[in-house]
Amino acid sequence: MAFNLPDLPYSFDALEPHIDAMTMEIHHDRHHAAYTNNLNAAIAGTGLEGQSIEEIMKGLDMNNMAVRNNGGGFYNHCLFWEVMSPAGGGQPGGALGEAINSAFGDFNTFKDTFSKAGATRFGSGWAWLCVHSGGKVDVCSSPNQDNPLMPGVGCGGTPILGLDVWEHAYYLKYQNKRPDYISAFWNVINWDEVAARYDQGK
Ligand code: MN3
Repeated sequence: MAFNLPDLPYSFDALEPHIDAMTMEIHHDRHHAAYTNNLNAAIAGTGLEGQSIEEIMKGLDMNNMAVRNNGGGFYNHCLFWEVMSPAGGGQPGGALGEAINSAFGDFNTFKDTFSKAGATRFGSGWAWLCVHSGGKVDVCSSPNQDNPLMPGVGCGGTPILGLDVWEHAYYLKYQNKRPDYISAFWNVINWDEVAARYDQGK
């Protein structure tokens, strides 16, 4: 069974003005498509075929660069599209809101910590909010297409919010101003989706 590129859950221009339509189209139709195709090629005929993407990530041989880069790219972008929405923004309530307050003191401290994780990631990578069994959350970042499901990467746990800080995610609109892109991201976060992932992962 091959992996399929998922459709975006909204139109290319749905996240305007925070993330522009051309960036979304290229990011999904070319970058994510390439990771998907290259992942399928990398696992074809191997024992990884038939495993879920989560199983592949958790059991990954970190020396298998084709699966590490393209499997990571496939998984990370699937999560990324889902945790954004044109109706996004605001703050989470409920159990996730309480877990964030418990870990960081308040939402704004969490926001600063997550933003800094993305802003200070040198080169290409991701910022993550992860949940651990028991419900504790923490923030980390990872290089390239690595993610915290992979052995020894970042804070471990299950990613429930991810921010792509590769230049391909923002350069057309923001050029070198990665912090402006990160600020804009807070307007499109789909907290209902992140909360659902929190409840499932805790
Ligand atoms: Mn990307």
